[in-house]
Amino acid sequence: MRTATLSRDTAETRITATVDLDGTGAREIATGVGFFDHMLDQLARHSLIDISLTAEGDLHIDDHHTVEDCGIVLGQALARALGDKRGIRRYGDCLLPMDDTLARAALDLSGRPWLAWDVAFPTAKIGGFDTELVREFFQGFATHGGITLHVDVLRGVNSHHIAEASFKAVARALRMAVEPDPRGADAIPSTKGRL
Ligand SMILES: [Mn+2]
Repeated sequence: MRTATLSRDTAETRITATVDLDGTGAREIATGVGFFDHMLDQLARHSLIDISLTAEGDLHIDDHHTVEDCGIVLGQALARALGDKRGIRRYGDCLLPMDDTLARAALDLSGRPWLAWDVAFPTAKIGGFDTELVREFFQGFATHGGITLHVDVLRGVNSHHIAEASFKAVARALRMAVEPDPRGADAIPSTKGRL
């Protein structure tokens, strides 16, 4: 079973997350940050990874710690659920249009964390949500998931679409990368013999 449950308690946030890589995109997400819940819904729905996540963060300060720490916990859960990565495709990519916005994600479940991020938001806020936190989420996710992740938004004028297209593009790329590769002969997809 490619599942994992992780909890993380700090003075800033208390988070529990469960992922099932072989799910259907089912999700039960409650972070206390409405827009962020909407983004994590997209992540689950379009990766077909079931995600159950609850977060109690210091939202009286702002959303920063909650968003960043959810990225950390989801990255850790993904890495644990992947195990030794035997038989997976490893690489995934997606070019995702959403109305005015065109987002591109390419990723490698390499074990080597990297975030290349070229996403410009025309506004600092989406409702009450700070757009700069989208990057914070993916930084935590890539670092703790051991993911080499490149996200570029090639065009876009609406901040809500830019954020959402980024999440959907990453989700679709993730779906591809975690999938079993039927020609991969249940091997670890690296000449090094490990990932
Ligand atoms: Mn939306």
